[in-house]
Amino acid sequence: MKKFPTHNKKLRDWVAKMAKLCQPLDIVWINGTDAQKLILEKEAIESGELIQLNKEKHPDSFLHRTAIDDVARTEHLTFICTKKKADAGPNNNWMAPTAAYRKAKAIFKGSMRGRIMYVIPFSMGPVGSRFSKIGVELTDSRYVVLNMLIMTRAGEAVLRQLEKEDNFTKCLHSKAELDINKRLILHFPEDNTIWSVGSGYGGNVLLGKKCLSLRIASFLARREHWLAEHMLIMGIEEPNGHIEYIAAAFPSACGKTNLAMLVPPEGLKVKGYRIWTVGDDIAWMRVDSDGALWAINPESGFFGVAPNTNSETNPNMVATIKKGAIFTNVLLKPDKTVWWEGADGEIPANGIDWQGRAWKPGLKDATGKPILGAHPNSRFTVPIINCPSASFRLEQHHGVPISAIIFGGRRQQVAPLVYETFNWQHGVFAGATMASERTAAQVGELGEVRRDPLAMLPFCGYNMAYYFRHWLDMGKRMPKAPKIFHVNWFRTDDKGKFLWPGFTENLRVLEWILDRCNNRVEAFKTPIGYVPYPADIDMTGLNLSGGTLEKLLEVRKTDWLEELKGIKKFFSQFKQDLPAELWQEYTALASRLKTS
Ligand code: GTP
Ligand code: SPV
Ligand code: MN
Repeated sequence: MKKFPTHNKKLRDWVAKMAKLCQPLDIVWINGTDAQKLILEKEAIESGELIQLNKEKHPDSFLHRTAIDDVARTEHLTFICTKKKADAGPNNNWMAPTAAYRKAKAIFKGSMRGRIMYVIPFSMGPVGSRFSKIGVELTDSRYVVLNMLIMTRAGEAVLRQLEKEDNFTKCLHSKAELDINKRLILHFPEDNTIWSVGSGYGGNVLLGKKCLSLRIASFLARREHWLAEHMLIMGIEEPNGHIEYIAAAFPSACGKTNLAMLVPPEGLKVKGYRIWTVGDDIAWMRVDSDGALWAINPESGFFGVAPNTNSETNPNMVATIKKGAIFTNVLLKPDKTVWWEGADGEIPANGIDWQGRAWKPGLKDATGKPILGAHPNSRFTVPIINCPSASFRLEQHHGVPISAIIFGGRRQQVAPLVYETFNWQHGVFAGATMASERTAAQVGELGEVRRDPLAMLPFCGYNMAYYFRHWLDMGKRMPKAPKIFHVNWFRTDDKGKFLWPGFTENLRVLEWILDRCNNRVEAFKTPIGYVPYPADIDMTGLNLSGGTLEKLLEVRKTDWLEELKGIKKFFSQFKQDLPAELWQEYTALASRLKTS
């Protein structure tokens, strides 16, 4: 075995110990150089892990296919392993640390035989920033290494930083047999450790992402008085040249990536709006000396949903993925280009589907359902710097100041297009009671409505009741707290058609939100919060049929009385741990509804 290129004893000892457990052929340290990356790509092509795409049409890009039962996060196999069960809360699967280590050790034992163990030192956030956290991932997957090189700042510079600081998250991953029955995604927040085994799907194995930057980070953030959130961050350059930054939490596959890089619709572009993308999935936010909330995106890449990405819905992403992208579970065309449902151009006459089978349009499965070319949760990873709207403040160690926080879900009914909450506490209530219809980003029944507080249900690394408490407390630490809003792009008519065109047009709603932040418009007070007067949403260049905007903004008493029942049921599971302030907000909403 080669010498370990670090003096950090903790790191050396840990790598040696894990190697003893997993028994790899050899250990390779990732240094972040192009030369090493090229070798890994070549080896991954030879082993069949990656397929090189058309070098002219997709320079430096690859396709990967996962196992067919390994296509999304497996929430039922994801655990928070705290000493006390209550610390994981009713929102998480829990296992006692000793039992969890024992169970996983049996699978990790010898799991890297015949393979190389890669050591990836990575930083979430700019290397050396006080905002950032370091992790080291050990993995036997070249696919993981190549993706981590896109999604995080990985390599030599981080190793140098680890000569100065001792603290890092210990991340161990092995594909093992890619067997769903031997798959575990374990988090040990008290040990700053993550163990993931038996999967090759992004959210389960790119351990810097959801595992570190949300589950472990949310646990640390509570202790250290900051926020680790499932939020996009974007700058909106107003016609006067001033840039306002917002952060928005929507559940998985509910539109964060699309919003974060929207291109203004013609009707507003002429006014002079421009968008700056800071992040599309995760925000780490701290209170600064000015009393405001400042945010960084800890990631350096996007792990975006492929289906429906096209020049109409997201032209910036189409430009971003032109080069340097790794696609997963999309369709391969005969000319070695890729396609997915809702991509630009013609539907290909034939190709190889995400399962590696011959495909042509019109194929049906045994139950008569169309066979898709790309999996609904097919994705790509790509560096943020490829994005035409990438913010010039990405490397700023301090991040950007946040004027508004936006919560949102996918609701056919109930939630109006947008509303503003009355104050921070009411805003936290709106976040805590968020609900959304299930998407393909997690295994389970599509369309089922579930409560997903602050879009963090699958990602909060501790008891959510304590998390709500933390949010309420954070409001008190901020003299200049952002205003909190709620949006819903997904309201439908009686026939199930979306009432709101969404995507680029969402800027019209953001414009109203910024107008409210800057006291530029009045609003209509309803029991759930302030909604816009229809005339205050700039509809230049957008023709919605008469009455549609009114329907989108409608707050229906019967819907909300029904909603109260769901909220009560959801809150009740937290028993005495739920902050009293949230029950107060519940009662206040109930009484406002009754008298309305
Ligand atoms: P994760 O990466 O899973 O966290 O997802 P995300 O929140 O970044 O979602 P993304 O932007 O990738 O969008 C997911 C799906 O929602 C895609 O199929 C989009 O086409 C669709 N979508 C996004 N924005 C809108 C919108 O404004 N209206 C409608 N109707 N659909 C949208
Ligand atoms: C999500 O599901 O919210 C994602 C993709 O962003 S994953 O990395 O799988 O979590
Ligand atoms: Mn996400």
